[in-house]
Amino acid sequence: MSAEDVAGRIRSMEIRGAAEIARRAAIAIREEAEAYQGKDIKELRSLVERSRDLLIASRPTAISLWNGVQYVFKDTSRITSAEDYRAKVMDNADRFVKRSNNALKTIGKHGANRIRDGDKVLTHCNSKAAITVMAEAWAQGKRFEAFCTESRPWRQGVLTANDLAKIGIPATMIIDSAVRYVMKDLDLVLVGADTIASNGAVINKIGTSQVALAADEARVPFTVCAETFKFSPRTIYGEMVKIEERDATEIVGPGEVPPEVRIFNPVFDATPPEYIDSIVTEIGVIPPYAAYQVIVKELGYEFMFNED
Ligand code: RUB
Repeated sequence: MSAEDVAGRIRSMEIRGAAEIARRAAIAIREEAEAYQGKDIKELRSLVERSRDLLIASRPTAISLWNGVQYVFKDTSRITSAEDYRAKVMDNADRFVKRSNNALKTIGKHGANRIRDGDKVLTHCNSKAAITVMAEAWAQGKRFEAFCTESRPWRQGVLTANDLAKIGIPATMIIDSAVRYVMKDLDLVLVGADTIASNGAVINKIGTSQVALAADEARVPFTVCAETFKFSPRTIYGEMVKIEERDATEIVGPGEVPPEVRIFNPVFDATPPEYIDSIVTEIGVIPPYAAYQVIVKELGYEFMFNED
């Protein structure tokens, strides 16, 4: 699939979820490089760089997308032949996808230790990382119940309910505004992340911070499941995470409200670190306050400047 196609599908949410969009973007650039038959490195560079920019712009909030694409271009700046450049881009993309898939498996193992028999676990939106943790705990023989929010307006909770049912985990779906009502009966909250800032704030689907508030009030551990490529090197340099706003038509249909009513549709929010019990990553379960160290050690300058 061309980078243009992938970018379009990311924009239209056909391809969604922070890790998935990163992997699909990396694969799109890989395929573009692979298809190039010429010998002109300048031409090849400008071709794949155009795709890089298009893909990065397709969804603005998930740093995973940016990190994934940066990884594809790792150590390419000094390459002088089109052949070597093409091979490097393809190898980097393969490595990124492999690293991402392996990270997910390890997160499943670490996170499963947080689930006990008889627990009631709530998740919000549709996070592959959070669902992998539940799937692994279930495969280990733990028996627990899951609750999933509807996650308006796109209703990714329907996807989650289907994923849970496929695994065999007893699932209850609730509307977003029922979170506080059920929270007192829950034992654990597991959510994913689109971006984790250097101060430990987690940016995830709109409503996540309300879930965290309710969990804090009820003393229910609020746990984030996220690969290290969800951490943002750009926030170290003071950059704020851009919260995507989507179209009003996702909330109201034509003529439903008078035209003078403004519709505001932010699709992610930030949960401050003080509401987060822990972040389950492939390098271990860490406090949100360790975000800075993760960025410097795991991503840092290598990702920021993409130099050899
Ligand atoms: C998805 C969402 C998910 C994170 C993490 O939002 O907020 O919780 O992306 O997902 P959208 P994963 O549906 O708008 O993409 O763990 O699969 O990376």
